[in-house]
Amino acid sequence: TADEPWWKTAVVYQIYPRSFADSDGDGIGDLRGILERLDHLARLGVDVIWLSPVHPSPHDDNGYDISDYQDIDPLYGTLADFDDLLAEVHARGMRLVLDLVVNHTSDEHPWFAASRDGGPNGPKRDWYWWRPARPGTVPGTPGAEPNNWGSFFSGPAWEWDETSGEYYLHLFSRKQPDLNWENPEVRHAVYAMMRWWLERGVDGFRMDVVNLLSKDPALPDGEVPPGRRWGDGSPYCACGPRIHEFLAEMHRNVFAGHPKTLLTVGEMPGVTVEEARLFTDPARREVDMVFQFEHVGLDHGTGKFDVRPLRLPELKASLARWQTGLGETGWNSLYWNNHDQPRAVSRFGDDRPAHRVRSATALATVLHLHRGTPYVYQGEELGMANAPFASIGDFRDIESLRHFEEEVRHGADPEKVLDALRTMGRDNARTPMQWDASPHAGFTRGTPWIAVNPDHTEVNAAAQAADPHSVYHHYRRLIALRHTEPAVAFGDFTPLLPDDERIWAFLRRHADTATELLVLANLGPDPVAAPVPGDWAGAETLIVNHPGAAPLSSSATLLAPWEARVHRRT
Ligand code: TEU
Repeated sequence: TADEPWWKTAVVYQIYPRSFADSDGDGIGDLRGILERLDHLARLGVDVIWLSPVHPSPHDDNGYDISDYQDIDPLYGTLADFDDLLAEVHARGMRLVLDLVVNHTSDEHPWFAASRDGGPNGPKRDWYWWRPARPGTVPGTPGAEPNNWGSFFSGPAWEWDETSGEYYLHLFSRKQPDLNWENPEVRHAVYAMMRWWLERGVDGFRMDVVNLLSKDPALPDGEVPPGRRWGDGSPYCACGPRIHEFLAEMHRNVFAGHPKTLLTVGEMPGVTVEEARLFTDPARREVDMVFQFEHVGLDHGTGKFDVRPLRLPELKASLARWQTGLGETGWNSLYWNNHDQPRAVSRFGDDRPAHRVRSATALATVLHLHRGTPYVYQGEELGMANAPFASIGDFRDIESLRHFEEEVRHGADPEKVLDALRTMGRDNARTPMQWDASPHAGFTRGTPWIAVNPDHTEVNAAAQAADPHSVYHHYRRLIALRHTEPAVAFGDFTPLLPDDERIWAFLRRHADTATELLVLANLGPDPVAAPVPGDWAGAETLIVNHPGAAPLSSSATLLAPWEARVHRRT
């Protein structure tokens, strides 16, 4: 394992700066706030921090709409604050990875201003996707859009520009115009910007929707899925014709000088395991790992807000397929949560007081014992739950607000739409980090930009640091185990009981150290007897989330509600 890349034994922690820690009382998190809380992360034992965007932005999509890639948003601080943060992260033996959002810029980025204002023949016109109205229509009226694609944030993926008489493409909000990666000037401007950050000392990038960079330049109409209003452009813009070429070119131009020290992870909605193997095959030199979306789509119907129940065998099978698919070639990332997903304990676990701690720790155990690099999203290590949003006025996220507006305009029952937002909405992940039981949870001394979850009086970092049975200490033990037990990072993976509706069980075998791990978890609120394979009776217990856990027996071991355990034999 000496030749293996360092990130195979690493755990990454994601910070959403807006909601992490506010040092200046404006109600919005900032870099100084992060700096003051670094010891929380050092004690947790994480190796890498991924910082969601901190660059100047109009914040239409909370910073995923960037207007200057080479500076820090004054809301968050200054470049000097950033340098201090980076130095303090490094001083604690951690690394810092930036969010690279280059599928689109803000419409307030000077590149887009030049592209729009220079008119159809201007020098930067071709940096974005400009197209005339559909022939035979009245430009600027519904139905005249160049194709039928819908935006991820409701409505069409095109915005009419009256002045230049053309439309521009925006897969996300109208304030997030898509860059045209067909243009080599665009690509090399991005590479230069990336090198600038690497020279400043950052340790890699999480690449936002990076599989959308290459689009079929014909931009054909997509099929309109049942129950939807707009065409699905993904066959023409997800993993498009030149995507591997672009990522390999980026690698040559940006990463080639630093092969051993960086971490790159491409966020790739809709990516298949076969594509992911190509993206992460080290011989191809594209990215180290990808974020795939299969397991976080299993409870979606015709769209993410068409919520359907999740079946445990499907979830297990999905993760197992990726374990096998990237087993010999490539590498997995592992996550339950990020700033776009509802809270894992509410979605896959049970956030009622009787089960919250045990279900959060069971989910953590299962995920962290898979092969891949685990990502922990801020607050996940506390078992933070979805927020009790009362009305639409409590939401802040553009995706939720636009979905609500559009559905209600088309006659949907507002309460039903709200229910879906409460279950799947991204703001569940974006309520402030819960540091302590004080008003505003120690996040800010001002008024938080989005309400703090009232459960912070029970669920908070200060209380959990003092409690050895807390979710926090369980995450700390899981992270430490990955650092010390090679079978966690490198062992192969064999699923057990794949059809069981309640038990999640698998084996990890590491030939080099002749070590085997058995992972057993009860993913439900009732006790269950788990059949134990082979001769595991008396095996060593590495991790358990239930102080009264029964000893492992050779026939069946009774698992308490949401009990999870990891055993080792050599
Ligand atoms: O997300 C891309 C993405 O595909 C989705 O998860 C998206 O957030 C949405 O929920 C689809 O329904 C990335 C970022 O993580 C997200 O925060 C940004 O809004 C988006 O790209 C645009 O930059």
